[in-house]
Amino acid sequence: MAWDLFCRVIDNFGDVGVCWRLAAALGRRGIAVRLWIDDARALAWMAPAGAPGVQVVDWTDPPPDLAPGPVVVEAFGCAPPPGFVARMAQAPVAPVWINLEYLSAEAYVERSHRLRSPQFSGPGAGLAKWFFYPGFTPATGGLLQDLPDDLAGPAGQPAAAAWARARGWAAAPGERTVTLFCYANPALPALLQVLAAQPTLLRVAPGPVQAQLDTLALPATLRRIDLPRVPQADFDRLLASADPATDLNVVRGEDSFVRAQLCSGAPFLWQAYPQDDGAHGPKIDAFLDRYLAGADAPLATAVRAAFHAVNGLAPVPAALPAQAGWAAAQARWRAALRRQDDLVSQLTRFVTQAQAESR
Ligand code: TRH
Repeated sequence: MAWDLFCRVIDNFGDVGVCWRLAAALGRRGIAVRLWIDDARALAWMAPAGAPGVQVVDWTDPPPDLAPGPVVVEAFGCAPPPGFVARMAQAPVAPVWINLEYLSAEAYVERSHRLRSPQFSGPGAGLAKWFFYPGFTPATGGLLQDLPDDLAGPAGQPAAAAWARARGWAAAPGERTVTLFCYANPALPALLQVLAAQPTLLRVAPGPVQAQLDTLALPATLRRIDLPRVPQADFDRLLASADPATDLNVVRGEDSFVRAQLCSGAPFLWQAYPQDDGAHGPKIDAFLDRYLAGADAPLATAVRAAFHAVNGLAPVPAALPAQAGWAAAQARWRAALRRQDDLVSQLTRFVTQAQAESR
């Protein structure tokens, strides 16, 4: 029977992006998934071909009347419909109920991963919900590591570069490439001045950053290409096509942030999802503490300054970190992440264990 994966779209594309990636990865491993989603519009461009084993369920109100499968995953605490939860509680064998949480490098993640939350009231009374936290260390649930086949191994970057060239999205001789996928960003004008120090192709993802660039006069050394929305695997290819020796990826949110780390050996900058209470500040620093743990002090200072700048936490520095050292740090980090136990393997093992314990 299929797993039920619940996704509520709060804003942007991270909720659907993470859930689709998880659903497709489970499907690839032979686990059928019903992806319940309250707004599936983004899937038309993110996953136009669908994925084997994944059925998209329109999460309407009232919801479709479906019996729960053996595993129920709610993404980001999105709360499955009460009637569905009541049926989970009435099932002869209670499904394993998992809350897949947001990604963070902060210390609470290791403490909270795999915690059990018994339900004492409401339609799920008598059930238990497990917290499953993605993360960067062995004490967490890991990352969604699946890559398109053509991006695996050392041939991945040249293959992706050829893919980008075939679409007219490659740098001209003498240019470096900066791929921009961020939120509207007050630091952007100053960042563009820094980038303008050398001839640069800006590959700009659709959305707020294209709109913001429309309001700015670009220095002559910057050439802009507006990208269309592309399927998720092509977005991976786009990031992977960056040349570590020269290029830069600028990403945001959660899923593209992870992809920049796993798909590419090129340096990246991350604009975290801005939160009103400033919670993104500690989140960024917790990540940088891990990312820069092996870097020498001048590089670590320069990379931290650049990350702070794109998040409005510090002024934009006069120059970006030195490329060679930054790319070497990125390569080490990426290799270490790739050696980690991936999220889907951990999740499926966890489910098997929870099922065995409940018998
Ligand atoms: O879109 P995001 O900002 O998503 C979010 C949401 O705001 C969410 O509410 C918040 O909780 C979360 O971040 C932290 O950024 P993200 O996470 O990078 O998701 C973008 C997705 O869109 C990712 O899966 C990649 C995909 N994508 C494509 O597949 N093709 C494209 O052309 C582009 C630009 C993106």
